[in-house]
Amino acid sequence: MSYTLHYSPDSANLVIRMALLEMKLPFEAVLVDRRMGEQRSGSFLALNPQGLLPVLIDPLQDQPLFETAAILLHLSERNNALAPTDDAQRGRFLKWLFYLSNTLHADLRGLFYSESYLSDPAALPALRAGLHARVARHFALLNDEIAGHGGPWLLGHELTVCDLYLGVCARWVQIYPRGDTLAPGVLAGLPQLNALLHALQGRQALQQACAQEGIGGAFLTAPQYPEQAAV
Ligand SMILES: N[C@@H](CCC(=O)N[C@@H](CS)C(=O)NCC(=O)O)C(=O)O
Repeated sequence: MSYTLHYSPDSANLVIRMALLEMKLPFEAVLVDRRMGEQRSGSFLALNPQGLLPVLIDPLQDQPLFETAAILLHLSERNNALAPTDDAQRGRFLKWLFYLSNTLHADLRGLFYSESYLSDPAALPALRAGLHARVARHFALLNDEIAGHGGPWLLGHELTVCDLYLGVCARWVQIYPRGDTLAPGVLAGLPQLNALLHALQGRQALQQACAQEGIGGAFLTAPQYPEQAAV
């Protein structure tokens, strides 16, 4: 049995690729060329009517899967991996996974695709300023959470899918949207979060995931754009 991951370099599929490689699961990767608008093609919309990446095909499921957090949870449950082994931590595992998805990632989307949230372009600077402040608070809260229990990971001593999701969001906020003057330095002054990023960056499976999407170097602490950038 092999999964199929529909991807575009450095899109949210990077989180899923990291999870698949960390879990040592076999998968095939299919490029959706965002530079050509392929995410809006009929064949891709049949997989995800939102026209968004990632999509994961699990041959044992009756529909293609979308939504990053849902795919992470599905993979973690089915493979009994990258989730807390202590059942008393199950609730906060879900709490932070949902927070990463519906608060951090959602607000990052607002920053990356600001125009699509507005009918009046004049409101753009105000929206972006508000979102920047919100995103800075989200990362500070996550840093406090790690500091509160001593890390090294978001939930404590066990790596979970939450860390992969957090790591990629932290990568993106430093470099997207391109040319955003507020992006560089946004994670300065968050030592526990930066320590987590360093630790993630040392993991071979994550380096491999990035290499497969044309991303090299210090991909979390000094991120560069992928070779075949879509945005
Ligand atoms: N809520 C979705 C968001 C996914 C998303 O924003 N994907 C972006 C790339 S990171 C995308 O496909 N953008 C293409 C577009 O907007 O046309 C999830 O969690 O998977």
